[in-house]
Amino acid sequence: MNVTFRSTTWKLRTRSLTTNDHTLVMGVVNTTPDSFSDGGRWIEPAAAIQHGLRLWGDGADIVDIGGESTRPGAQPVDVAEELDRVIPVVEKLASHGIVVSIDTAKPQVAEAAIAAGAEIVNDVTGLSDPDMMALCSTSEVGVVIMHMQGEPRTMQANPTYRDVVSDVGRYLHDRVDAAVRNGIDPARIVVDPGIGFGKTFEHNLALLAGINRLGGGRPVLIGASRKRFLGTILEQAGRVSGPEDRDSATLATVALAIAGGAAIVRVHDVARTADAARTADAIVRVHE
Ligand code: PMM
Repeated sequence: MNVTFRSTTWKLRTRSLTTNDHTLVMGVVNTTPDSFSDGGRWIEPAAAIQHGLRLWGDGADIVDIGGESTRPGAQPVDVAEELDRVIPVVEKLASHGIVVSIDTAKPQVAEAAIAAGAEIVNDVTGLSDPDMMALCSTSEVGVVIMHMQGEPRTMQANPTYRDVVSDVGRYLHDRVDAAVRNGIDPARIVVDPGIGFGKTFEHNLALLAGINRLGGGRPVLIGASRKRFLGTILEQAGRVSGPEDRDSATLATVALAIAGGAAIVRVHDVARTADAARTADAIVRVHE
């Protein structure tokens, strides 16, 4: 096995997480009507809070809260609507001591979420908004820098790369450089190739097989949970699946991502992922 696992400490706003003894599991709570997997299920803050508490109880190291769908074709939401959806949830979960990440590209939403207790900003646009970059620098949060080609409304139209793993790796490297130049401590940064964000079926597979070429020294987060490309694989095997039928397929990506060097996995089914991740961790660490 070609293991490239790296132990690391990820500095967050008020604490640190370490990947020395296990891969971090980030559980997803989408407070949106239209996310492709769990859209509509956790729109009410009370339901979203219950779900976040459940994911934490199931073994999540981080709970990631999003209020704007990024599914292909999704329409943007305005700041006020996104704030209404996420802030009560961030506040309540953070008050329970849960490590909360805010999944947003809007600096106003990130700022309010940080004030409500969020430890991490997960920005699918790679801190491309200078206000977001400045906010992450001054507030000293943990950050996830993700790669996306295009924007959600149109990103699946015709994504093209020269060599997807090198192109995405170079982008992540350049964005980390920019973040560090803007005063963000490298120990606060993790990178993410953005599975499904402006990528064909083949691009997604190549990225998952090439994780060890992506990080450039920073920990890599992989979010493959229930995504469309898994539906395509299952279809090729004669199975028609909705997003919630893709959890076994997701577990295969989790185990292989860990073997390939991922430090964090972002998933919907935390309980089963935690079991799969602990198993993969035990095997990977034999080679360390
Ligand atoms: N995927 C989605 C949303 N946010 N954030 C990161 N860092 N990585 C991802 O892969 C990612 C993300 C879309 O999936 P969802 O609708 O299930 O949340």
